[in-house]
Amino acid sequence: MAGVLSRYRLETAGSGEQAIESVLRSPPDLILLDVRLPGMDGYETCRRLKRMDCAADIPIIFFTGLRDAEDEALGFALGAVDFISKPIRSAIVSARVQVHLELKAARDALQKIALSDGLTGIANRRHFETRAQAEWNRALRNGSPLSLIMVDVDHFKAYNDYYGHQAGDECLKSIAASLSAGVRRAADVVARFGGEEFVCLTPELSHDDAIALAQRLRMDIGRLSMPHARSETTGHVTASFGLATMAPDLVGCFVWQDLLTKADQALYQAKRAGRDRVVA
Ligand code: GH3
Ligand code: MG
Ligand code: MG
Ligand code: MG
Repeated sequence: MAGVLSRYRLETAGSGEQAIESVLRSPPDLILLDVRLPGMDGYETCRRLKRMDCAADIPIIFFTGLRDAEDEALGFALGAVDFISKPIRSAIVSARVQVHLELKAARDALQKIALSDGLTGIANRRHFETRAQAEWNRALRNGSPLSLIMVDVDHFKAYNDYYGHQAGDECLKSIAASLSAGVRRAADVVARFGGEEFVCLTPELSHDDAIALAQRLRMDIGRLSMPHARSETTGHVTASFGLATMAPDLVGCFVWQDLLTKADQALYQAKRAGRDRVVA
């Protein structure tokens, strides 16, 4: 087998349990799984892998000596992408592995496009909404806080009018990069909400810590020192921030969109109070 797949890096496991450990240690691009294994069989191994967040998307190809069509149907029902019947012919294994790796790569590429913003490369609104729902559910379950920060670039219409739309695009890219670099925890989500508006979702930060984060993000944007001759205030590009935190006992928050509404209201206050500030 190693000869057939010599252009791939191979990791072998002697049992289903070992395979799961190995996948947890370093997730592979594809899994070849024998139906017959000592102890837990291939089907149960597949079932468990598909329940793991880090493994659910990895294509699994079964090797089977059983020529029973019903078993093959079970394998597909469990999420396998293919079956290879023994005796193993190396050309077939190699060809099928290649097909499924290419399909997986194409799927990943599409997924990335579907979830990211075309201009800035950060998460798009669709991705943000999915994550917001998941984090909202988790915050409710765990009784942990969840903050949402809305960011709106100040006087951006004037920026476009003065410097041109292309410069405006570059400015948005810089702001997106600054916000992304400014949030440091893996669970934080930064997304382009639309136009010149961005959102940050910060699970498990206290209200005060979320305010401190928003202040830091605001100052980071100021420190980019992007000239803005029509800003009416500072002479460089600034943004206004509205923040809302859901605490477990907060009244009047029933769905994650309520958090968005509150953050948006705070943002409106920040604009009215003179821009380039955080209101919570
Ligand atoms: P405020 O301080 O009140 O937020 O004023 P503003 O001018 O930023 O607000 P307004 O909503 O009037 O203008 C937003 C501008 O953002 C208008 C629109 O042309 C610009 N814009 C939205 N999306 C893009 C984009 O993708 N690229 C560029 N260059 N401009 C964009
Ligand atoms: Mg706006
Ligand atoms: Mg506006
Ligand atoms: Mg604006």
